[in-house]
Amino acid sequence: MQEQLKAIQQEALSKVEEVNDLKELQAIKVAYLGKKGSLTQVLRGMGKLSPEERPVVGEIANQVREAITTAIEEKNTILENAALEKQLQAESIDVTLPGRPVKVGGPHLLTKVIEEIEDLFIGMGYEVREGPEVETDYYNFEALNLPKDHPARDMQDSFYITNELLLRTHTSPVQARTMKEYNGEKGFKMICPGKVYRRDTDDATHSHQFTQIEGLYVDKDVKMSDLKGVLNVFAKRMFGEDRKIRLRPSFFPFTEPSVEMDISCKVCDGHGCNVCKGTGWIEILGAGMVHPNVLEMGGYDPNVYSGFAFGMGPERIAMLKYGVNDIRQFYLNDSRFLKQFHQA
Ligand code: FA5
Repeated sequence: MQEQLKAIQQEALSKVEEVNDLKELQAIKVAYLGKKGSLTQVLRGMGKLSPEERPVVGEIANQVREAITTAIEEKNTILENAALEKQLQAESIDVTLPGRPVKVGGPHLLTKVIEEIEDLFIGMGYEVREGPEVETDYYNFEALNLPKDHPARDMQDSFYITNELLLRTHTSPVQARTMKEYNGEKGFKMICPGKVYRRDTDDATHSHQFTQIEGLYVDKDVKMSDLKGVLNVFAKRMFGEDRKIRLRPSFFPFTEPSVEMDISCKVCDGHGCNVCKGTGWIEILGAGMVHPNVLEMGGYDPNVYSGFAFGMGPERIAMLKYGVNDIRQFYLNDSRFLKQFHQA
């Protein structure tokens, strides 16, 4: 039995020596020291020994158990340390590596220009309003003195949804909506920025979807000279004192008299290019004194109240202010274009 014990010790120690895996080490432990392990099996047979042999064999058995246990524990520590080392190596962080730059975005140039215009008019006492992009024929045309058979409807080829619903072709319906809301009771000043839609053919200065900012001032005794004054302040503040401005007589069914305002082209400095179509000027807004019919349909007595209105294209304004030579740049979302204006 003593030989058997020695043989078990030798076999176990050499297996522990060879093993390189924690799981396998655990299996060895079970195989020798576990309830059904070979050492335990041998010890069970001790009852058959003589009383003299028993303590001798018992002592050897204890030594064998201890030798195997110690060897397993030592190997366990070695293997655990090795596993930890491996994990640390795999998860190590090189703190000297240069960091990856974080890309910082910024507001779109068009958003900036719209906000700049809003701030300018808020400073002159205007409130900022909104209106629906899917509009009724009534507010888009009829309430603006454009009855169903009016030839001026051709000026704005429209995207109709039904006979009575369309994508608004301008922000002017918000004029009619605001007047209705105030119900002819008091004067007010408002601007309304928003998207508009037309069946225009896209080119350097036209898009089928673009933005407009409407303006409306209704009160007792509002005159054409007030309109001219506000447009002058707006143009000088947006484009600088030295840019040339001109007002041309024009026609809109909802204003009388009507004007259009042009700014000298910044891209070619007024000499003529593809942006200004060779004229040296770019039209940025339409304006005029609110037509008495429009005031009346909005619930205002034209004998007591008067008003002026304007509608401008922020894309064209941004093009002139920042020298952008194609309106389509605003919608392409090319970051090479957009990031040029993050600091602007
Ligand atoms: C109107 O839309 C009128 N509602 C403006 C108005 C309001 C006049 C109040 C009088 C009183 P018009 O169609 O000219 O007008 O457009 C106004 C501005 O929108 C133009 O001066 C131009 O800057 C811009 N614009 C017009 N069509 C386009 C287009 N297809 N793409 C980009 N900008 C455009």
